[in-house]
Amino acid sequence: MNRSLFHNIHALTVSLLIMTGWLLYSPALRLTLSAFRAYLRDAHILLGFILIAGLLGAVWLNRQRAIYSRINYKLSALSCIGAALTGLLLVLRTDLTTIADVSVISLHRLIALAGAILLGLHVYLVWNKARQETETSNEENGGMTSNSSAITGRRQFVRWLAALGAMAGIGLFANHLRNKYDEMPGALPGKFEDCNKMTPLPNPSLGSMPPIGGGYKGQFEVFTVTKIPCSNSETWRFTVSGLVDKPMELNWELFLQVPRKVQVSNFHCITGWSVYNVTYEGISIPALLAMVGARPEGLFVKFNSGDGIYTSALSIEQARMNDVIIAVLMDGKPIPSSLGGPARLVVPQMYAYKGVKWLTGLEVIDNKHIGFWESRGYENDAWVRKGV
Ligand SMILES: Nc1nc2c(c(=O)[nH]1)N[C@H]1C(S)=C(S)[C@@H](COP(=O)(O)O)O[C@H]1N2
Ligand SMILES: [Mo]
Repeated sequence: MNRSLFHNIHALTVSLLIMTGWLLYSPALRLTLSAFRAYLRDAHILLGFILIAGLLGAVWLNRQRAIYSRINYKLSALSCIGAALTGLLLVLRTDLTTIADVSVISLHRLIALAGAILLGLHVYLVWNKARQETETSNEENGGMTSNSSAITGRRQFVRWLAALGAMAGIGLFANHLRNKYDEMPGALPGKFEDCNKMTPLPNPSLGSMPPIGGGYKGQFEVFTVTKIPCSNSETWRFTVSGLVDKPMELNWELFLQVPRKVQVSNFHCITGWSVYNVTYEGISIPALLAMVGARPEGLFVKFNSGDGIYTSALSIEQARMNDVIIAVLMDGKPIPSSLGGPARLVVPQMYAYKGVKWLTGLEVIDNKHIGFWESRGYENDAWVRKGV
């Protein structure tokens, strides 16, 4: 294969990889692109394999040339290999449950960023060189262009694409920094926006205060597909309905009288961030289901949010796992509205998209319900994958 064609394919692959990677990462675009997310991920993975094939091809093509002695080749080869290796790891093992897994995805993003900056530099240098060359050749030819305009056009296109890819990578980094500053770990509430007006505040029990988990590790990224709803204790209601013997509607005061338990659990978002050792205090779902008398024909539980849009569901067996709770306190403090307070669902053994924020009720139903993200390509059984 001809080297310049090979180079162009490689440039295209890398640019598309950076762009699809950025689209997958960007929290701001998450909702807009939700319908394409699954395809985007598959395309990104496919491009990754093309990149790996390209890397092997490059080694073959250049087997007799010593180009790898040049620093920019070395660096770009390194970033491609690094991105490919971390990407492969992610494809083979996407559980993202341990700090090591989350580090792999962070490393992957960091390498991608470095690669994007390199790409930007490379495009700039080549561009400059090409311009100087045309200028000199123009002088030599007395102003006549020697290149066919079709080739120049294609080159320009590839360069623009590469420049775009580089910009996407830099945008990714800026976004990352912004998120870091917006969501620094720290005391709750305070760091996180809270527009809830709930009185009285839930009284933390002994396990919550001080938190038996010792305070959570990591940072929450505020994820929401709607505006953050603000609740107040006057109008807030919690309803249990559907296939139950004793349906109920509780106001805040009665809701706070339902017995609560304390547990320490980890929190995993499927997009690659986790928070560890969160001490939650809340109402156990299996206990609640027993309290209201869930009927045998009730096979699923649907969870509703006060945002009016978001839902998720579990099978009745899943809902009966003893660590599924409606949390009202996190590390002994009321959950701020930005993190789903006054009450949010917590399903530690599943990815956090099951953890409906601003939970206002549940329905016991006899039919499968496909929730918000589930209907946009996320798995209905959201088990956090344990390492092999
Ligand atoms: N109502 C509602 N609940 C939701 C979401 C949402 O957009 N709306 N996002 C889910 C997802 S994908 C994640 S990762 C977690 C994020 O929780 P946090 O914002 O408290 O970090 O909430 C889940 N519950
Ligand atoms: Mo998530």
